[in-house]
Amino acid sequence: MIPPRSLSAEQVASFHELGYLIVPDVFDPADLEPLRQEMHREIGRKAAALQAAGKLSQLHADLGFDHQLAAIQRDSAENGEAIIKHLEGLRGGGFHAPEMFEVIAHPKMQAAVGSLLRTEEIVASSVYRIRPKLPNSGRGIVPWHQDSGYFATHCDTQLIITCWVPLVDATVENGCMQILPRAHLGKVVKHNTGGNAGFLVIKDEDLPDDPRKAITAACPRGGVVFMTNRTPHCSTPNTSDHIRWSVDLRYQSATTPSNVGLEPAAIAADGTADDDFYAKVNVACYPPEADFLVSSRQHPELVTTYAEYSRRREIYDRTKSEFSAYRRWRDQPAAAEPAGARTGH
Ligand SMILES: O=C(O)CCC(=O)C(=O)O
Repeated sequence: MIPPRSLSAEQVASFHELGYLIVPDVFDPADLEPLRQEMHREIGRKAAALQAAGKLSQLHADLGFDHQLAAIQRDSAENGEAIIKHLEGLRGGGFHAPEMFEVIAHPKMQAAVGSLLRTEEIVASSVYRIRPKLPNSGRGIVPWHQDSGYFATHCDTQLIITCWVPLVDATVENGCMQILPRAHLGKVVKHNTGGNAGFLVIKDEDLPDDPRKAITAACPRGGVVFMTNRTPHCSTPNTSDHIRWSVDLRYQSATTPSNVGLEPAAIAADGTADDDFYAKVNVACYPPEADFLVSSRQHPELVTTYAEYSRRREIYDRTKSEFSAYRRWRDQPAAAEPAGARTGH
């Protein structure tokens, strides 16, 4: 069943005017509990595997989801990194349990996203990310960027909505995002490679507005920060004593270029051309990862099930596709993989 749209006309207008919208109660925090618990179990499983391999001595199994991984990382940065990489996966593999799919396809999320996109034909974009931002660790601090900096150029003027879902209350102390309002209607500005952890970065002087005008996007658990793909944003260090867990999900109208219904092998055969090629064939905005239909009034029979979502995530992850040119920044060598593609943009 298609859920009714849930955001008010004022909220929708504000999103389109400012380029972002913080809704503190899209979910009941209890709706996110299965995801938190399953991720916590996954950390436990991976930690146990590292222990069995003789790499890890202390599981810290008495600690909750908001602390265990940080304690493991304090003992050994290598073990912490192994668990984070396992959760993140490469190119969108990683953690994709049913509990994750339930959040992505949650009727409350569809209702909110449907309000902003003004459609019931919704594709969950390939690019979603799990972000454990550990206390006092540089990892997870994301420099200024527009999400379109990572997407193919022919999607610059499309609307792809980032839904940033904190799994803890996101605050200034634990490193919530900073967002530059009213800066999303211009071009995708110049991004540079070489940001920390392989992230793309916009230099301050290239930002569409003065970074001092940025707002602090604190958001309680249960809330969602919605942004457009051209909204400049960054995130700050976690100076708290707990992990700032979040997932960022992306959605677009089904009429926006996507790889729904396409197997990666079919795309890879054509995937080595330049930006013009991508514009001509209208390939997905982020070709290496699987898109899937999450809501459709016109074709409810095509809405993706968990099994199909999982299969597509895995097959795209396994396929060594030649997506070399879907976005190339000037300081980036030709045919290089875009920064961030493996690091969890
Ligand atoms: O979670 C963060 O700290 C940054 C998130 C972000 O940059 C994004 O969702 O595009």
